[in-house]
Amino acid sequence: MANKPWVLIIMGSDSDAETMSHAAAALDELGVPYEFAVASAHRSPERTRELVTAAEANGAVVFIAGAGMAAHLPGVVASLTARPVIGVPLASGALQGLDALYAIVQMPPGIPVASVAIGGARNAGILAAQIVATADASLAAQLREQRRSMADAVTAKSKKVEKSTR
Ligand code: RP5
Repeated sequence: MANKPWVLIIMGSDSDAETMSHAAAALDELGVPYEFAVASAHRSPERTRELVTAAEANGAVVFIAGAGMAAHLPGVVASLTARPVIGVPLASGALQGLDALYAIVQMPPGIPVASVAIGGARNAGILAAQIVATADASLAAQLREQRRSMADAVTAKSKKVEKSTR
């Protein structure tokens, strides 16, 4: 476990934690280790730098960064590591996440941040696991199995509503 690749989930405020817990839950389901922490790009830039540089040095292979409003955190995290960063725009304040989405997807060339949907923390967790799985065949098999059971669930949902008049 100590040497297993892991994911740093970082967010701008404790008010983001409930939404971001869905990223953690997705990683829990797949057995991917993570650390979950708050650091603000604006309010605590030094803490952000320390957390990201220590995480990279200690084996974090993917970063998930969630923030609302003027969501600079994912971009700042990406400025501190060359490992992949997934941004999660969070609904907060008057613009309810549209501001954060624009901030995250409009990274200038050279420092990319992948973005999921507003509030899409679960997909951020799954995407992070997919990145880890590029070097882990057993995790890749788990991800395929997860998709197979989603497909089964769709078939079950169809059975509840299917009808035919011909
Ligand atoms: C952002 O501002 C955080 O990511 C959060 O979504 C938003 C509001 O933060 P709090 O005022 O709740 O700490 O930095």
